[in-house]
Amino acid sequence: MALSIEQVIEFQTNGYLIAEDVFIEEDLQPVIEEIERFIDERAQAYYKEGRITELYRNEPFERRFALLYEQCPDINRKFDIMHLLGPAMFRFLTNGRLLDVVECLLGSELSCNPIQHLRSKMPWKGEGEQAVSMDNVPWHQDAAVTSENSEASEIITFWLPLVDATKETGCMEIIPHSFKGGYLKHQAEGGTTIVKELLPSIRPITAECRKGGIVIMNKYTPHRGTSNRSDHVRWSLDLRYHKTGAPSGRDFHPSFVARSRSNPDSVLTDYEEWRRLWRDALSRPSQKAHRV
Ligand SMILES: O=C(O)CCC(=O)C(=O)O
Repeated sequence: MALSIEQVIEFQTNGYLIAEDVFIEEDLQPVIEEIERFIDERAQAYYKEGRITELYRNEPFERRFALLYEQCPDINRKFDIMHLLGPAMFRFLTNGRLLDVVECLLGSELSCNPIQHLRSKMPWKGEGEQAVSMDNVPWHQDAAVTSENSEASEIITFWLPLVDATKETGCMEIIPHSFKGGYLKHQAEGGTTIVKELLPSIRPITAECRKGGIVIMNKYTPHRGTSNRSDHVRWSLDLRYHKTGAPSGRDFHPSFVARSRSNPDSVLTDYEEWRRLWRDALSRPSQKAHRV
């Protein structure tokens, strides 16, 4: 079993679990190399257009994007799973070690949920907390970014860092236990966030997680990202899975069967099809994705 019974109980009791050492280097490296290729492509294009003057070709994965971003923050626009649509990322969504963990919590009929992101949290040298953005999110429950028709769906978040996520690089802060109270009202001001008066007054934990681990969260678990005070990018993926057949919370974006013990042929293995589904979905007028 990928998670022990004690870990499953911990998740069910606290509404989160930090599972260390799930992945080996060979699981994450193809994804990282693919991201590096996308960075390089973008850097070359920006260089040709004169939007950056230095390519920083020899800088490592942890540093290069931050140095490019300093020259032109636009380089980070739409640098996300559904826009990049790389084959290594697609394969990772059905990674055996990942799905073994997911199966411990959701059973053996699993769909990959379309609410999924690649985040590059940039270094922050300013006063106080980094401004709220896609890469620095305020207190929220993930249920707030799903539609109300998915209320009964168990949609579980699997957040995994591609570099060590520490207090310094910015990790998540999580409020334990309070998921049992269900959905809390959110507001749009300040970036989809729990209405201040409703934020549970339970002391948050700092969810540090080394590369190779996963932070797993219930969709009602309040959490936020903290600023990156290091000099490198805090790269992470946040993926979600739900039981096949249950509403995904984002009907207008593609879910796909990632594992099925009852009907293994239903698993999507065709990368081109995955890409087509996303391109199709994104070519349609965008719809309201958050509840507020
Ligand atoms: O990556 C982060 O800092 C926050 C991510 C997050 O809040 C989420 O995945 O719901």
